Amino acid sequence: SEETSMKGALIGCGFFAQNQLHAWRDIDGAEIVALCDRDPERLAATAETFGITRTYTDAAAMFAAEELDFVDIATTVQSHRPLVEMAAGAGCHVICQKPFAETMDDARAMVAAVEAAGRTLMVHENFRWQSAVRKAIETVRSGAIGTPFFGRVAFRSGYDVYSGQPYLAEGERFIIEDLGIHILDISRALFGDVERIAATTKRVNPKIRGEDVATMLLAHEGGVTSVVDCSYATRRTPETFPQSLLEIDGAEGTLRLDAGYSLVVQTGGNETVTDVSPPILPWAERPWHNIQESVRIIQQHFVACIDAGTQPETSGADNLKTLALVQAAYRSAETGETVRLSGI
Ligand code: NAD
Ligand code: 89Y
Repeated sequence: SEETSMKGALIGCGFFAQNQLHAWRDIDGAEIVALCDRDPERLAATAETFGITRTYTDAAAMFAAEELDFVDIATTVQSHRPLVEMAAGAGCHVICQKPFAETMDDARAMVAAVEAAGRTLMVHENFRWQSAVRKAIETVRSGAIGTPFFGRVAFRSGYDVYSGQPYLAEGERFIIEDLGIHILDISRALFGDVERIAATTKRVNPKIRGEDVATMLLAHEGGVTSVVDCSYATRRTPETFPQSLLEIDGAEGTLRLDAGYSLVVQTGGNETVTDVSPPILPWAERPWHNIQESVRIIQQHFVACIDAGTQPETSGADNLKTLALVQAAYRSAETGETVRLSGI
C-alpha cells in the first residue's frame, strides 16, 4: 500500500535511467518520489515524462530536504563515491549503477560506508538477472549437465552504442569496464570465484579512444576454465546485441545459450531446446528489451532483500570480486602476464 511503500529518489536522469524509472513504476513496495540531475534540462524532461514533481539539481540539497528510504544512483562512474557516501550519511539503502567504481579503493570505501550505516547496498549488475541468462545459471546450478569444467561467455556485436552513450567513445578504458564487467560477472555467477586471469585487448574502431575488443581466460577456484570474450567491432548477421551467448561443458552434458535466445541442453544422448526469449515489457523496445526486463527483475530483487533483511546476490560486497576481475584484466593486457586475483 502507499503507506508501507519505500520512498526513493533517483539521481542521474540520463540515457539508462529512463529504463529504471519505467521499471520502478511496475514494482510493488517502492516508489520514486524525487529526482536529481545536475543538468536542469534533463531533470525537467524526465520529471515531466514520469510525473515526479520534487526535483533537485544538487544531491546534497535533496538529501537535506527529503525523507528517503533508498536512493537509485544512475550516474556515470565518476560521481558514484561521493553520492554513495552522501546516501549512507543520510541513512538510505542504495542501488548504484555499474561500473561501481574506477578503483578498488573507491569501491571498498563505498561498501564500508553503507555497511557502517547499517543499510543495504546493491550494484545494478543486471546481466546475470536477464531471464535467459538466469535460466542457464539455474540449469547449471541444478546439476543438469553435471559438474562444469569449461565455459565460454561471449558478447560480440557491431551495434552503435556510442550514439546513445557518447562517453563510451571518450574514455581511456572502454569495453572491459563497460560491458566486459557484465559478462565477467555472468562467468562468476556460473563458475564461482576466480584464481587468475589472462587478457588481451585491442582497439579496432579508430574513432574511439579505448579498447573495443577483449579476450579473457579465467581459472576459477573450483576448477572450471572459462573464456570470456567481448567485442563491439564484430560485423555479422544476425546482429546479436545485447545477447550474451554461452557454451558450457559439464561432466554429464552440455548447455548452450545460442543467438535468438535458444537454450540447448544435451545430456545422455537427449537434447532439449527451449525458447527463452525475454518478454517485451509495455515500455520496452527491441533490441533493448532483454536488458530492460532485467532492470525490473534486479530492482524487484533489491526491494525483496530489504523486506526480508537479506543481502542482494549482486551486493556491493559481492561486486568487489567482479571489479577485481576488471582491474586484473586490464593489468594482464598491459603487462602480458597472468594476474592472480589475490593481488588485486
Ligand atoms: P548519461 O550520461 O546519459 O546519464 C548520466 C546523468 O547523470 C546525466 O544526466 C548527468 O547530468 C547526471 N549526473 C552526473 N553526475 C551527477 C551528479 N553528481 N549529480 C547529479 N546528476 C549527475 O549516462 P547513462 O548512459 O545513462 O549511464 C549511466 C550509468 O548507467 C553508467 O555508469 C553506465 O555504465 C550505466 N549503464 C548501465 C546499463 C546496464 O545495463 N546496467 C546500461 C547502460 C548504461
Ligand atoms: O553501458 C552498457 C551496458 O551496461 O550494457 C550495454 C551498454 O549500454 C553498452 O555497452
